[in-house]
Amino acid sequence: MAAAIRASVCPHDCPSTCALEVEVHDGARIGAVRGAADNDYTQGVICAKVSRYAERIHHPDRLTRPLLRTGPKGSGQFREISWDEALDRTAGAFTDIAATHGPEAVWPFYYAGTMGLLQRDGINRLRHAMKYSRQKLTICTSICEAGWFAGVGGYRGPDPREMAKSDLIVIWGGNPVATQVNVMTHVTRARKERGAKLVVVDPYRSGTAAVADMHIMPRPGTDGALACALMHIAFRDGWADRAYMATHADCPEALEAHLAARGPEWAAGITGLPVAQIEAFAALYGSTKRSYIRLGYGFARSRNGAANMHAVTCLATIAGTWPHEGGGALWSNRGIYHWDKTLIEGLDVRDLSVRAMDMSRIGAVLTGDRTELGDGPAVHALLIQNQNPLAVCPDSNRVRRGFAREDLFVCTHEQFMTETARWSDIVLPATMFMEHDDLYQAGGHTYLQIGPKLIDPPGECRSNHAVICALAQRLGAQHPGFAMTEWEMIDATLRASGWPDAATVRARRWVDAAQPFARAHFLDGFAHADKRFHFAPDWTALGPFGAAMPKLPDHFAIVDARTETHPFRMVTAPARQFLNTSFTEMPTGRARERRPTALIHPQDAARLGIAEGARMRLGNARGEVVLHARHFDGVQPGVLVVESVWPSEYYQGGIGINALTSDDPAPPAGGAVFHDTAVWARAEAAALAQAAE
Ligand SMILES: Nc1nc2c(c(=O)[nH]1)N[C@H]1C(S)=C(S)[C@@H](COP(=O)(O)OP(=O)(O)OC[C@H]3O[C@@H](n4cnc5c(=O)[nH]c(N)nc54)[C@H](O)[C@@H]3O)O[C@H]1N2
Ligand SMILES: Nc1nc2c(c(=O)[nH]1)N[C@H]1C(S)=C(S)[C@@H](COP(=O)(O)OP(=O)(O)OC[C@H]3O[C@@H](n4cnc5c(=O)[nH]c(N)nc54)[C@H](O)[C@@H]3O)O[C@H]1N2
Ligand code: SF4
Ligand SMILES: [Mo]
Repeated sequence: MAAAIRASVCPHDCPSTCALEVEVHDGARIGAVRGAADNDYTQGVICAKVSRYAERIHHPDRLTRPLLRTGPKGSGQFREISWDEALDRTAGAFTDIAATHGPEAVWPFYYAGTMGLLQRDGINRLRHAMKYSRQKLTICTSICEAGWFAGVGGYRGPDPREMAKSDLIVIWGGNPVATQVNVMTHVTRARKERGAKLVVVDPYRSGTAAVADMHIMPRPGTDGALACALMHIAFRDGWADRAYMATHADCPEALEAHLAARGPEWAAGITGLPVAQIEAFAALYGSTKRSYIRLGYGFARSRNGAANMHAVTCLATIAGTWPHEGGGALWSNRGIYHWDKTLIEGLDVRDLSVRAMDMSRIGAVLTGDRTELGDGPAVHALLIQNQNPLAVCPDSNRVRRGFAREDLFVCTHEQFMTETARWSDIVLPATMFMEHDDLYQAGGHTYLQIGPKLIDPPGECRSNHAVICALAQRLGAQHPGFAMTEWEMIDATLRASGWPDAATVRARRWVDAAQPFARAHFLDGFAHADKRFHFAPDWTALGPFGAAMPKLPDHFAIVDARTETHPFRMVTAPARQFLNTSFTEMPTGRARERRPTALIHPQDAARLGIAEGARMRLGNARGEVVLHARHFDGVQPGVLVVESVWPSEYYQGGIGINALTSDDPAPPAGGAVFHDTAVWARAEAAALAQAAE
């Protein structure tokens, strides 16, 4: 039978949410995957890892049967059991634990392994119906969210397609060549058609920085200082748009006075950038109103990340670029979709008095830290979907100590035998996106889409929705959503949210939720009640740790600073062929990434006697890891970059990079500080000994 081309949507945790075209053979196997050419954001382009999706979906290592642990925790010893037995055991454990310790002792745990609204968020319906502990979703977006919201007041901004109409694009703290390739499509158009310039602000020469006209390479965690210096120059050189600020900002005079002492010399000392480069960047930024700042997530993964993101958004306000086509700034368009997720998440049965715990601190939670547990019970059961906490959450050694507890029951629903699955008591096999129906929004563009089931799953894989409903039935959980099909859930959610029904959306393939120009560019005011951009945000309203934050944009010196004993600052930026830990199971991607590697400045390497390609060890109070060195002059001395997240088994020593990262909650509202870690580095003794033999 000939291959049919079917429409789909990439479900992975990437702002691009590409519209896909998939070759389906005999209704059973997929072939090539391409970007939809007629979607004006995707424009036929997708990343290499998803174009090879056949390798992931038809992978011989996929989980296909429910498994019961037979050896010690973490041993990887399991035997196959039936679905009935697996669900009975899981529901039985939850029921017993809730009866003994209270329902808050059960913690359903999830994140964005799939971004489909139904399959990702449906676990909350079970949580709320059973009064299980709630989860603060801090691992990725909460720092950025606070930093963006502080000034702007809502989660929207100028249409990302307008980048093609910009004269200057500033990619600040993101690496779209690796993390959301479609941004580059629009950047390339602006460069070709308008001669636009590309500036990248990143502490290392990333794939995106390497193709920029200007690469600004500050020390990690110093963006606030850089932004202040640029704004200082704006006032000094007369390109600060006073008329715009008078109508659209809260306190320009106070800001101007505050910035007087924060010039380029001051910022040079903090960022390690040459004064001349700061001046050149400022001159370029001040030369056009059609400048679009695309904010990455990366630079906010720092203790001062929210303050830094806010400072960068202030720059667009000072320059008055927001009202112009191709101007302004964007972090995410997540706020434009007006979803009613009552049905999917069971918001009508949610009880806000139930304890909520910070997911980034799962290690602290499982090892009994009272700051998260409050006066509630210890956690005795986890139900995990779409997340691999043993690899991706900070302070891995502590997370592992938690999972090793004999009085903890863990059920993980997964596509592969991840590290988290390996440490579980019950493992359930999960479908992939082309094997179930789901509904998608995008942060990086403005379309909502449906990804329908295209093929049957292998073996006995079940979707997240099916598993949640089957557990609900055994647990006696009550909600209409537990008795509906996936398609019914999608259809009802679309209708409740004011969108066309599921059949219509599927037939149209995508629905554009873009805001009118005036709203997207805040012509009628910003999203705060006073309609102004806030240079002086009320951080205390944004989270429990807001009080210590700077009143006006500043260098907020709370990072894990270098010391004599920990002389390096480490950034764990994303690897191009992996998406967090997803795709690490694909041999082609692993071959391209090669092995866990630290990029180290040649001067540092020479001083420490670390040869190119040699093994080296990194460490701090939380742990140690062994990886290989690559000499790289695209960082400042004293900065290390480890492209992540390789599973632990690829690290000699058996623990991955998050053994070094901290679960300190970033102000104002918590969030993991993956790029804010002080470490020591040394040549690995074993490697030295070997070399000497
Ligand atoms: N290939 C691939 N794609 C991905 C992912 C992946 O792992 N691999 N992850 C996905 C997910 S979950 C997300 S949230 C997005 C994130 O995608 P991005 O928005 O690109 O954010 P990050 O990936 O965290 O980091 C991006 C860049 O921030 C830089 N950075 C770190 N610290 C600082 C700093 O202090 N200042 C500045 N200016 N820059 C800094 C890093 O060096 C890195 O190059 O990407 C998604 N796409
Ligand atoms: N050092 C360091 N650590 C990081 C980061 C970093 O930059 N540096 N980035 C952080 C960020 S931004 C994020 S968002 C987190 C993400 O961390 P995770 O949320 O763990 O992300 P993934 O590894 O992409 O996906 C987790 C799992 O979801 C599974 N999955 C996918 N689809 C489905 C499904 O439909 N059903 C079920 N049951 N399972 C499914 C996949 O097989 C995968 O194993 O990692 C964080 N960790
Ligand atoms: S670029 Fe992002 S959204 Fe597009 S196919 Fe790749 S992972 Fe998926
Ligand atoms: Mo993320």
